[in-house]
Amino acid sequence: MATFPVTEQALVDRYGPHLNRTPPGGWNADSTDIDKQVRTHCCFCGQQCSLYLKVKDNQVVGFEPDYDFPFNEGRLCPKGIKRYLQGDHPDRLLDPLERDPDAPGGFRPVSWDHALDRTVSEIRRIQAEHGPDAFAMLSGVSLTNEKSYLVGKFARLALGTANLDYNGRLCMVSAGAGNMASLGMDRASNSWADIPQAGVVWIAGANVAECAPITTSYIWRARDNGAKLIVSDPRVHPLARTADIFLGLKPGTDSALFGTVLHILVERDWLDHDFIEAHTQGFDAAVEAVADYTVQWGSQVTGVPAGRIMAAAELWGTSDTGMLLHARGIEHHTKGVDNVKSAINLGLATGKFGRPGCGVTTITGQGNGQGGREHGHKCDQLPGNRKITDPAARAYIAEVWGCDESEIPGAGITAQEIVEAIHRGEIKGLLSICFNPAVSLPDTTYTREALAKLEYYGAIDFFLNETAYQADIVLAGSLHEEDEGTSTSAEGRVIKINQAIDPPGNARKDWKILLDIAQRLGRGQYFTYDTTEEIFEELRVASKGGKADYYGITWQRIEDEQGVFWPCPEIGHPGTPRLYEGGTFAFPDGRARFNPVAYREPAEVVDDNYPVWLTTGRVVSQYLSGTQTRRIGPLVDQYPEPLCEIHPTLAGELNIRDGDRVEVTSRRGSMQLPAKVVTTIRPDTVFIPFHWAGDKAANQLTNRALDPISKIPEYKVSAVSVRRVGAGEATTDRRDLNIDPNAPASTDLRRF
Ligand SMILES: Nc1nc2c(c(=O)[nH]1)N[C@H]1C(S)=C(S)[C@@H](COP(=O)(O)OP(=O)(O)OC[C@H]3O[C@@H](n4cnc5c(=O)[nH]c(N)nc54)[C@H](O)[C@@H]3O)O[C@H]1N2
Ligand SMILES: Nc1nc2c(c(=O)[nH]1)N[C@H]1C(S)=C(S)[C@@H](COP(=O)(O)OP(=O)(O)OC[C@H]3O[C@@H](n4cnc5c(=O)[nH]c(N)nc54)[C@H](O)[C@@H]3O)O[C@H]1N2
Ligand code: SF4
Ligand SMILES: [Mo]
Repeated sequence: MATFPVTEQALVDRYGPHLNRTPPGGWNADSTDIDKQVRTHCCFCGQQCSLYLKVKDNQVVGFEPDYDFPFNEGRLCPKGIKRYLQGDHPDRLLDPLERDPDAPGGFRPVSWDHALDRTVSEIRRIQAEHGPDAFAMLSGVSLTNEKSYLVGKFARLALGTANLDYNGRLCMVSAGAGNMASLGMDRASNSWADIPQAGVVWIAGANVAECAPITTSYIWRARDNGAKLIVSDPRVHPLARTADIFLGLKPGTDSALFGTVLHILVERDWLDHDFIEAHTQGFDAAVEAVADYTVQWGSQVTGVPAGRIMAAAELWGTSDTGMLLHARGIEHHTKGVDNVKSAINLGLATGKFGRPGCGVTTITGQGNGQGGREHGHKCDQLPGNRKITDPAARAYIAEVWGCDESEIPGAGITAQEIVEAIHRGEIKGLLSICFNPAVSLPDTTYTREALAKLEYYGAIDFFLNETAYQADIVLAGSLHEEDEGTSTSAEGRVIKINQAIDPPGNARKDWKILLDIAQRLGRGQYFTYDTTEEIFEELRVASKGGKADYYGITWQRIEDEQGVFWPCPEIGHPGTPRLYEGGTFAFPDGRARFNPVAYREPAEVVDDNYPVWLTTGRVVSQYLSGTQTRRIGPLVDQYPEPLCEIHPTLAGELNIRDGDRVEVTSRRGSMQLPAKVVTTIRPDTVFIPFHWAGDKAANQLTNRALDPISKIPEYKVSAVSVRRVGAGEATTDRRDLNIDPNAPASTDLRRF
């Protein structure tokens, strides 16, 4: 039974004062004082910017921009610039650890033999007593394609469990399910080279400047070419300040907005009839679903003035070209899949697919959020984005793996459902890699209770993250720069991560740890790789003929061609930067599907006790659960703790001044934090970034309600109450979001 060796607060305190270290060789060591410079990509977001890491004495000591890589052309955001500072952090795990309440910090270093033997004996014991599915695995898509593929195979053939899922479940799955249902394929519809060619760019629920910073420059280029910008978001995020039309909608009302726009497109006949006729099916049913969504209705539900909705519909409907880019703002909902389908409906209705400057596209979040959702570590998936329940897919993958088809388990349950099954006592053991659910899942109290019920929990990470702190065994894995492999960027471009240094101390490469466990479980015959490239070679074959076909991609081609866009079914195939060329969609009949979407309310709505909407998300200098960025001094300086963004009108009603401590309470929990009074948020909504743990975790407040199809949690909508608890220092405004009083009126939320 896992227990806390120290209090949660002690753990949080441990992360408190960061170390403002000077790396060997000084800040960003001079190029003359290094051993080598390795071209690779950033370890953080799905933009996957290229850069050079400078190496001295097996340490990363600096970086240089890479001006030659076509995607970012030398550009990097603050995280990409400072990423090199994490490697030699004193918290870097150098040995496997075993829980020991008597040891300082609650863990003691152990040998690999001991850590692996204990892990394997616990797996065997739990599975013998409770069945194979009582041992689950959770994975993450900061991992390369090779590791994602390996984890999928490892869970099915070494652990023999159906219950494997991944942290993309919190991220990309609404987009994935919507894309598959409407377009037949799950990838960005275009390479980013199409963005500057669009006549109108619609950014829906994406804080581009902070979360996909390099994409901003593509949007600037579009604007330089005359494009108009529409933004739909409850906050005037930095990019929104320049919008031509800002739609400051109520959280959770995107499908009402998109449905209303579809209604207007039909009413005004701003449709591409030839495209609808030749390349789609289901148009009438989609129109029928929005028959009552007049602009007055839409305005009332979304809180956006009718004139602005009308103007957005006109712009989208009458522009020959256009791209709609969306992210978690529309996807983190109990109707995330519906929102994505209703966004795609707008692209299909106006023929905005398969041509330059046309597409509806999700902006992938995690580093390998694209590749990681293709190679079989989702609970219902086999490599190539195949269904694990499809007999032909099972037979093919069994052949590639050299196993009997019956050895491949069936579909398992999703990440949040795994945690719920742990809470109910049905799942007793867990192995996680590259995931920090104690911070990132909704309702942290519930998650912690679940983790404490595990009979065995093993974690593979390079830092002791807050979840790993509840582990019995922690296996010291590898940082991004300590291994090689491929990753697939938000554009769908497969790129190569190159190894800069070796894992320090006794830490091991992630994939070797999985091989070690498989070997000890007596399943080593399926995992005979000597190099990561051998894993990629098998992945290529496993993906062949699937929806996500990498067969024609080799490591050499990636190096030679600055990445290759999948699908790439043959060696001589050039790759596919733009999908659906000529209106051919990935269904047997080649037709895209309109999907009817009726508006539904969020799972939780405001009432007298919880009268304020809470939405959560990110800031530019922190990354996800913060395990890495909370250890990088200059990034911590930039945004050291969560702040609650609140509009002056609401703050005035609640007698709150900038910097005051406020208590935000939901049905799940309560947290105190400084208020940041900004005019850039709806007066009925507050925003808290989620990158911190313990009593600083926004997920103490969020709701476990899931989308019925994608099973993504509704991070973007909860009902809360807010009250002032004391005075504080004014928030240091490092990210000056307050809008210019002379800015175009369309972005001014004070008008609501
Ligand atoms: N700096 C930084 N960059 C990151 C990450 C990070 O942690 N830090 N994480 C990466 C990952 S994994 C992801 S998933 C992406 C996420 O990238 P984004 O999705 O762009 O980021 P979020 O902050 O989660 O939310 C985006 C926007 O949604 C808005 N929003 C909230 N509720 C609603 C709603 O109901 N409707 C609409 N239309 N908008 C709403 C918020 O105001 C916010 O501006 O970023 C990636 N890049
Ligand atoms: N309230 C709220 N909650 C959210 C969100 C939100 O918008 N609001 N967003 C959600 C989204 S979109 C996401 S993607 C999730 C992310 O949530 P998580 O996936 O839990 O967060 P990460 O910080 O990526 O955790 C990854 C862990 O993997 C480790 N790691 C990174 N790279 C490697 C590697 O190569 N090998 C190994 N072994 N370990 C590695 C890191 O050290 C870290 O401990 O959070 C979700 N949670
Ligand atoms: S935009 Fe993303 S990939 Fe590029 S430097 Fe920033 S975090 Fe890294
Ligand atoms: Mo994400």
